[in-house]
Amino acid sequence: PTKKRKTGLLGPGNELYDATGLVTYYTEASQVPDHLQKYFSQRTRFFSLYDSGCLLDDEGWYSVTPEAVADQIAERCRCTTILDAFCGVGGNAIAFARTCERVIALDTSPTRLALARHNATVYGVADRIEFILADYLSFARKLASSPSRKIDVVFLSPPWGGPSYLSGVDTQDAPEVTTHPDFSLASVQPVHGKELFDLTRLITPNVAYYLPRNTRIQEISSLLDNVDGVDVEGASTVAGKKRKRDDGGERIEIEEEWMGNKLKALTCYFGGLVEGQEHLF
Ligand code: MGP
Repeated sequence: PTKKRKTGLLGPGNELYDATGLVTYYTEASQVPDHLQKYFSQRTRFFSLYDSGCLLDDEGWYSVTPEAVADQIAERCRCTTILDAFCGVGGNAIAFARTCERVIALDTSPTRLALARHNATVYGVADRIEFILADYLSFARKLASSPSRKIDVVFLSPPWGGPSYLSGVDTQDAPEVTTHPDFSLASVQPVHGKELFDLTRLITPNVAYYLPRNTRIQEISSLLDNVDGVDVEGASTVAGKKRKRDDGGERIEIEEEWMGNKLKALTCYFGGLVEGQEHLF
């Protein structure tokens, strides 16, 4: 008797990219562990096609960009080739595949990379995304010292140090009001957020940086300071790549990502992604 071929959530013909079984696919709240409950209740906000079989691991649950936000960012990042430096389970990469000709999606986790490709298949865009198992820092240093391909935009959505990035304190007088200490770029992983930015700017001036809603604005502003002195290993040979602040006074645009009455995150745009600075592109 012929053995029946087992197909996963992606259905027949997609076995190659199917990551079913790698993580649990939750369909009911009763199956979901406590620490993921609040995320599970937002599942179709993260992936409108969640019910068609999207998969997330724990880190994916708490860090994926809600689809409406990802679409908004992707619209602003419209270009030929975009690099998604920390693709996670693919929320942003899928959105970029709709607005960019080519998406290069990196992650250091083989599991998350497989989940991202699985999810991109659910959305029918896997063929437009190049998934690379790589550490962004090494990848970026190499790219900066010998630019083998042109990257138009880099999207940075690094780990913020876990779901406790807000470390909220409920005020006693008004428990409904939660105050959050400022988030410092020093908490960005795997290196200081400023270092991550400086390295990225050796690749392209056009950067979109997804950061916590409680990030210190002063630190975001300081991202453009003294880029001159930056010394990135292997990148010193790249002439004219380092940008100064006095190049006509570059501006940063900070976009607040609201969903309903909730501020979710900030997207900071640099270079030609800023309205009125298209000449920097
Ligand atoms: P959140 O504050 O954990 O969720 O994350 P929510 O539902 O607003 O929680 P509440 O308790 O305030 O109601 C808000 C958004 O930040 C998420 O949807 C993610 O897009 C993003 N996000 C959260 N984390 C912990 C990370 C992270 O580590 N890295 C990145 N890049 N994005 C994150």
